[in-house]
Amino acid sequence: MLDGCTPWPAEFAERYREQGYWRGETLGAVLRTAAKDFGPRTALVHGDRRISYAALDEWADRLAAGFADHGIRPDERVIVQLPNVPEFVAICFALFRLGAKPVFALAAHRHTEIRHLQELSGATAYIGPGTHRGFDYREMAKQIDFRLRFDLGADIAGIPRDFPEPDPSDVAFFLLSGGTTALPKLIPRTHDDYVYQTRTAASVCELSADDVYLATLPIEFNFAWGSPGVLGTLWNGGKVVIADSPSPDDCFPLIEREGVTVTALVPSLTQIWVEVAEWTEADLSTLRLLQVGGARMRPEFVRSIGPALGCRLQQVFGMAEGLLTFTRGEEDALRTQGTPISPADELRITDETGNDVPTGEIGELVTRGPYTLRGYYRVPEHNKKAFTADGFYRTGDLARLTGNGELVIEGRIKDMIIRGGDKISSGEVESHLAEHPAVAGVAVVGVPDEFLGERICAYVIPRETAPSLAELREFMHGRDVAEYKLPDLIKLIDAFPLTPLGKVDRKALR
Ligand code: J2J
Repeated sequence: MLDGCTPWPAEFAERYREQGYWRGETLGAVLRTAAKDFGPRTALVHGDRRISYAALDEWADRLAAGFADHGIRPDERVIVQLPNVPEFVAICFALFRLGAKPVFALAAHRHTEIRHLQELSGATAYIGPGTHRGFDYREMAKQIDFRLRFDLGADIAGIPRDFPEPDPSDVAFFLLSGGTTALPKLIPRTHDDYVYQTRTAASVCELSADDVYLATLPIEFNFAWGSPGVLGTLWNGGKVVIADSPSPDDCFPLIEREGVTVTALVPSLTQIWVEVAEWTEADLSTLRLLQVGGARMRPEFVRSIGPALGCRLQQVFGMAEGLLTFTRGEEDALRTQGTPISPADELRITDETGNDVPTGEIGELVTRGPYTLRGYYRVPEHNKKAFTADGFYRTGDLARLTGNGELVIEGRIKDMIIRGGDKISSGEVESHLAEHPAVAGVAVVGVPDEFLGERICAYVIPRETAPSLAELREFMHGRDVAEYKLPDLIKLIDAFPLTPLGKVDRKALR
């Protein structure tokens, strides 16, 4: 594995291979096979563009050659920051075939986040959209120390040729952690583990060549990319329809036009879809499965989803770090977040001392398995805390297991805010606001919100003159941080409540 990553111990790797989970295939090779099996069928649809499996495969080859001609080498990290477009898929496969490693940035990221990702990953190249939704990504990237920068419009193609096949047990790409520490961390995903995840998720969802998957959420989100998402659909010969935005205005006509059968949403968007479905004239009857995950939902709302959209609801609990749990039927989807997709997923619920709690009781979910990371990239000190001695990842989620082994998420111990579909680290927002001259102390927590699930509330101890919310937002904006991290509320306070250990008591603030 790439230097700076934590490989699975040899005994685990051997077992995962013996049991057939890891098959020694690269992502690029799996697309090649799909192109052989499904060549003329449609792989990707975006607006009025339609791209067949054969064309996608060839496009990836031409781009791989072009990137190599421009000097991109195996193992080099490349920041990919793109909206939902077919190029995203072709570019990633091109980099996979070269053995270069895409780092999936969010389209919302700005200079501060991209610079951090560049420093942490050592990325030498950046691929961005040029100007998109009024923001000039090219200008932003120019201010960061990349050797190579590419825009969507650029002509990168070269003459297709073969490259040495990357090692399937090596890193294919990096996902970003939702973030609990001040700065996001990188999650190495190997070919072996991601091919396994996407195949398994697809088989749980019974995806076939007849399925039409709507990529509603951002494609770089693990949910839309591989749970089973875009990749799981492509492995099975289905059609991937790429939506520009998750709004019903964009998506409902696409569902009708393309006969969409499966899609994935976060709860806040599901709420909008359920409301609009009541009066829409679009025909949504082809939809058979709606996956919803990423944040908790109220039980009354859960019950309304299937009937409102005329399809089966599947609850999904997932994380870019690995573990996925899916509900399997109508009934479990109403009361649980499902069971792991792999028989090799190991789940434990532990108390503060790390011991298992009795079945049915609430504790921290810790997990390991054939597609769950063993360490974040290049943060050895953090890894000592984030993993147990025997390699279980501490999720920071509070959960219980039912007698049937179903997972129920009950809350969180990590300092993370889930605002709509976005994950925000309290520590990251605090580290920015603490720099404001009028702020003597700051603690950031998520407060309940009917629509977004949570909103970002900054508790501020002011110096002489108290800052306003608008000032704090403007201040963070000026630091070139993604908009979704800006506080929604400010509350002035004289002193923070403390825990018995003398830390800020966030629970009390909430
Ligand atoms: C409560 N909290 C949840 C759920 C995730 C599929 C689906 C989601 C993600 C994702 C993903 C939740 N109920 N159903 O990558 O492939 C919270 C937990 C978790 C964190 C991970 C996928 N589903 N969560 O949300 O890496 O706190 O992945 O640890 O963005 O989201 O966030 P992320």
